[in-house]
Amino acid sequence: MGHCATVWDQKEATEIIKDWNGIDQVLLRNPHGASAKISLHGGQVISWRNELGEELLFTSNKAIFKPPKSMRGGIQICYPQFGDCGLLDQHGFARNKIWVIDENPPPLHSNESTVKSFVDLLLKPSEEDFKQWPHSFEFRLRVSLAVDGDLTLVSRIRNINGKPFSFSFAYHTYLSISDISEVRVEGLETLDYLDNLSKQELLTEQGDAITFESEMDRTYIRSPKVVAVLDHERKRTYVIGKEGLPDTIVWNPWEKKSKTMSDFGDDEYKSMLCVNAAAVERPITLKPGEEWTGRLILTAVKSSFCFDQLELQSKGF
Ligand code: TA6
Repeated sequence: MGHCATVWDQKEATEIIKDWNGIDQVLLRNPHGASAKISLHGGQVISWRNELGEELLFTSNKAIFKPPKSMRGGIQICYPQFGDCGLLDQHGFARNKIWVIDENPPPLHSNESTVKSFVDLLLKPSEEDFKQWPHSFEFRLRVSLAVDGDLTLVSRIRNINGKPFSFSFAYHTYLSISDISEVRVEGLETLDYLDNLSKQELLTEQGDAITFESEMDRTYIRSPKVVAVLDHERKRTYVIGKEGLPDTIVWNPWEKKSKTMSDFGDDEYKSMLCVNAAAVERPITLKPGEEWTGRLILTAVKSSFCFDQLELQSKGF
């Protein structure tokens, strides 16, 4: 019998499992063995693996997997606020809520034709939420895994004909790295940034790639659509592509702050780096019926290319 090509069975693309708290998780797979896992707790991506099964996102060994606290790691949805300003919990409530699977999602966009596996999640305010944050919104999150292993998150937040409201937003993304001393970030050179370690003082980044020797918590404002994190030791480059998200937050807690976080190991600052695509400097305002879209495309390239050698056209940027 002739060789029959392995036919990709779409049914294998998506699977629903339950975690130990009985909360649904959605497992996405592509035909080459890459995968992603999304928890309905917080709409949080808790795993993204490449074709070799290597985990690309960081999860703390001391993470607490118990609602309402979000798991320390993966990609957390920070909405309707980023930061700790005002009545809401730090980084807003979306990452602490239980989302549902959206049974009638919006159609796939033409540029999502390479998508092999995806899930659509939905968050709407409960009466309790409405008391805390009196705005009527629908938040649709599509997480998709492309045939080349890229991970895309598209957030669509709509004002459901309530009064206008404003929000800030971030994809709080914990990247797994070999060692913080081996890593540099390219694409943020010479940009202005708010230094969150010194009352958001406005400073300007120097002219070459960012490296790390101490705690860093910076919001680079009006940053480019593509930022790269190069891990020299692992010969791996993460390419962070973003649309509708003008800011980039770079955070490493370093030694002293790590010791203050109960759900984070004292030495774990060495093996993670947060590079968050965000809209925080200028909050987004939605009039009744208006919708905002924030797209994040994560790519893991096998070698530490120089930033400008990366083929970005294929990513649509
Ligand atoms: O990403 C930057 C940041 O705002 C840091 O200041 C730090 O607080 C981090 O987020 C983690 O916040 P969390 O509420 O998840 O502990």
